[in-house]
Amino acid sequence: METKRMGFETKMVHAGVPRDPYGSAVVPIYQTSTFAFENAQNGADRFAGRAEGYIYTRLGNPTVRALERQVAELEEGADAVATSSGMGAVNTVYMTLLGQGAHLVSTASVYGPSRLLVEKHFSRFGVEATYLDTSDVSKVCAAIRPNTRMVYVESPSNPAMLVSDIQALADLAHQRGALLVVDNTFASPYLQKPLTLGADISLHSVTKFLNGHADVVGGIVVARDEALCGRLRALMIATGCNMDPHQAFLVSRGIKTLSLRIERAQRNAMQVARWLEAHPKVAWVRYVGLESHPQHELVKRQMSGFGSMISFELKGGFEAGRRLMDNVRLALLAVSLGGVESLIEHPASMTHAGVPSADRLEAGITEGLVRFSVGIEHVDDLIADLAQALDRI
Ligand code: LCS
Repeated sequence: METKRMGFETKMVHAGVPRDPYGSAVVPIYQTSTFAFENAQNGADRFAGRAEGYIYTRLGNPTVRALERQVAELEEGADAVATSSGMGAVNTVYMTLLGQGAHLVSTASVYGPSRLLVEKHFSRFGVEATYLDTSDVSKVCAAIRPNTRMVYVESPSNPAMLVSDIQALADLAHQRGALLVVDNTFASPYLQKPLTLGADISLHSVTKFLNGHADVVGGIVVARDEALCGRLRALMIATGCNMDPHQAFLVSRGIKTLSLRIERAQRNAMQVARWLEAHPKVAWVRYVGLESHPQHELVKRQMSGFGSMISFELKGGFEAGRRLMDNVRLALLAVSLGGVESLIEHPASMTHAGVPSADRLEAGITEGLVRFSVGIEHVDDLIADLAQALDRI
């Protein structure tokens, strides 16, 4: 089915599904490590790229390929490379674009491990990095050096909910000979399409909204350009961080309801955010859908909805936040996000604990910040749960 010119929801359901000899409605799980050749010449031809056909699952697999095509269409990119995890996707991008002596500029409040991978590991190979507030384009402009190969932003960022101007940063990066990479995990392609705004690469932890059911860890990288995607795929294959066919099957299945899940979750999130903002025990709420969000106007231009991630802090700081987390009954006290179930966590001691506290504070990740991933439960139950937990503080 040719779905490229069809609507987003049609792509969610039909994009990437190949014709099947039995008429299977969904892509089968090709649970195989290797694929037999027709004859020796055919094997040589497949390796040389002269003949179509799969070779070995690390290099490619029909179930994984279907997911790559599906997400490439949703992101309006040329092609995609699926990876074993979101960090596999981040590493694939870093290793493809960075080398000895290269420099990158990135959002200070990225997911902790995305920053630690650079500062602890890529630094050993002579890669330099500047972490700053990428919502301020002039700061990014001032930080770019002749050896800057990549501007890497997370927007909205995890968990400070900072929003960066993708179009302006793409123009800036390109003028200065760098590529713009966007971690689009928090928005998903349903709410934001970085490649259509000029970014070169959009990547995801598919563990989150794309899969949406808290039962898979996985990643994907989508490129605007076919040749760049080829380089990313070569690196993924070389480092062996391929996605497994069973993972791909589950993610493809999750994607079929992406817009429905996000619509419900973001409707809930707006109500929860407004309720929290009005609560006397809450010090501040950071949700991109609130007028109080510092980049609310940019959000309205750049995203088609506000998503379901909320950060907030109680007036009692960390101690009050800890008691809230210990007393909620419906929301799970767990890391990860973007699933049908609501999750609550404390970034400073959990997801971002590896980032030094001074860097965390500079990135807006205060000690008392609590992150809430709003699910698709009945909103009255979510608010009642928060209310009873806040009553105990
Ligand atoms: N990028 C973002 C924005 C993320 O939030 C995460 C994981 C990753 C990349 C890495 O993906 P993974 O390898 O885990 O699939 N974020 C998590 C979080 O906030 N809580 O637990 C994991």
